[in-house]
Amino acid sequence: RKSVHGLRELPCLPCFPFIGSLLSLRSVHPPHVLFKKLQEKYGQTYSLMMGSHRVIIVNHYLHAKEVLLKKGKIFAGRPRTVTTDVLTRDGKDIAFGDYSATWKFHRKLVHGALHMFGQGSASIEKIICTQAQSLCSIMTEKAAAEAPVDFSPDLTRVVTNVICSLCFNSTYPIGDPEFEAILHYSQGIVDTVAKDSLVDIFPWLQVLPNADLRLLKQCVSVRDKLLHKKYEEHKAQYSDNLQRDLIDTLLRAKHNAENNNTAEANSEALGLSDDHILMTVGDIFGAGAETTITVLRWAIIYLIHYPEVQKRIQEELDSKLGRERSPVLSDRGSLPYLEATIKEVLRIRPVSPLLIPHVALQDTSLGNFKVRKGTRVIVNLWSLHFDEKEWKQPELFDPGRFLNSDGTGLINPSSSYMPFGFGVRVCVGEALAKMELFIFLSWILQHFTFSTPPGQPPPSLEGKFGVVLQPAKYKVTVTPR
Ligand code: HEM
Ligand code: PLO
Repeated sequence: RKSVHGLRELPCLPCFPFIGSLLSLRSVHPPHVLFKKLQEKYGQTYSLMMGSHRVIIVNHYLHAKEVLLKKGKIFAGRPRTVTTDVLTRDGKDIAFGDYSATWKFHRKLVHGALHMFGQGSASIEKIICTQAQSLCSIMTEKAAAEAPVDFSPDLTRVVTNVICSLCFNSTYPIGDPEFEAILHYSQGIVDTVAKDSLVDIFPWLQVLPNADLRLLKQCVSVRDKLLHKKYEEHKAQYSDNLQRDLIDTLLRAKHNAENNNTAEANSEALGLSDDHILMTVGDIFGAGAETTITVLRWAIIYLIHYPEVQKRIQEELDSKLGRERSPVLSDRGSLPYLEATIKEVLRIRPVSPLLIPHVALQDTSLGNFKVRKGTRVIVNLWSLHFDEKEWKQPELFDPGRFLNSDGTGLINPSSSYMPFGFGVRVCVGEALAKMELFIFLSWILQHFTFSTPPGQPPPSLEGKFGVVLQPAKYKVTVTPR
């Protein structure tokens, strides 16, 4: 174990109750903006107390890389919080579960499942294209009505259907009541989980009546009933040689572990209890929908604000593909401007601006600073993605910054960019998310142009901070090309 001698203490914010209240005051800056500003006074890396927990805020990519990559295993823990415990049955999932053999095994199984469906049969691509087709038909209908539309519900349905196919081998038709229930509970969870961390900073607040916690519990219970139903259906149909989706993959691992009497590793020991399986599926289902939908909604907002970007993507599509042939994944290489636009959307509006908090699993260091076991670490992507030393005019939406000088290929303009995180805890859905963003955006931009409805202000660029950084509701005019 590395000695912590000769290391300095981190600068620490003096007035904790003050910060505590700042964090929960909606009128002031959201936390990622506040944490970026506090650098001016305390330096790039500083600490503060949230209740009894010491929290380090990292605002520079060098320290971010030390946390996520160089010391990735040391910082691979997750804090337990009141709201995430409600969501995940005390951390029996991947995203909010602490570092453990069970966590590792579930991550591996998910990775394998997503990989299996992607390769060979190329069925993920087929699934996404089918949904893109459905989205385009709906848009054609709605565009014909010539009224401004909020097509968030349509985006939500198609993206949900992709992840539903992968998790449950099923999809929802328009207007399905079960789908409406998902919409409702999921927004309830996003609105309350880890909200302004009030319940999480002061855990004793959970004993007091708390409307948010009640809503969360109610939404989680609706979700759990749905997950349970899907799980029981799959169990009833289980067969060793049937692997249609993520639940089948997890069930197979469970059966293998249970039938393998010689190994000590039975299903309980590996954490393949029903609870763990349900929570892993819940994570992938939740993450798979909420994140991609959010990025697509931001992408359209930025295309409306920057019509020249939208036009250039459409010109690229016209010249490389034409209007007849629908884009497929193998076109990604020939549509660099669209790919650069997706990258820029993920820079300027990161889905998860503070990642998910990490925890130091042992005494360690960060740069020249001492870090004690149990310290929480928040990587502020907002500071990384808006670092003036790394990005020219970071406030500006400019896909061109990700292109080489003749615009024919992608470049990595800065190390201060990590929308999916890095290392041990890197997003498991990165590849899937990138496939979906590419297919959905290329299909709709091939056929439609988006603009602000006449006489209305353009949609707000202001995000609503929460477990994901969501845009406000907006309506657009959709014009067929
Ligand atoms: C974790 C970003 C889509 C599943 C994360 C993290 C980020 C992230 C920043 C936290 C990394 C950390 O704590 O260090 C994104 C973005 C997405 C996206 C920007 C869309 C553009 C998805 C999708 C899935 C998914 C589609 C599921 C199929 C997960 C899971 C974790 C995670 C399970 C937790 C990993 C762990 O803690 O070990 N994601 N994600 N994400 N993501 Fe994503
Ligand atoms: C979204 C609402 C769902 O009902 C439950 C859920 C599960 C996993 C969460 C996800 C929500 C939000 C985005 C998260 C994801 C795990 C990883 C992902 C936090 C709360 C990101 C972007 O970090």
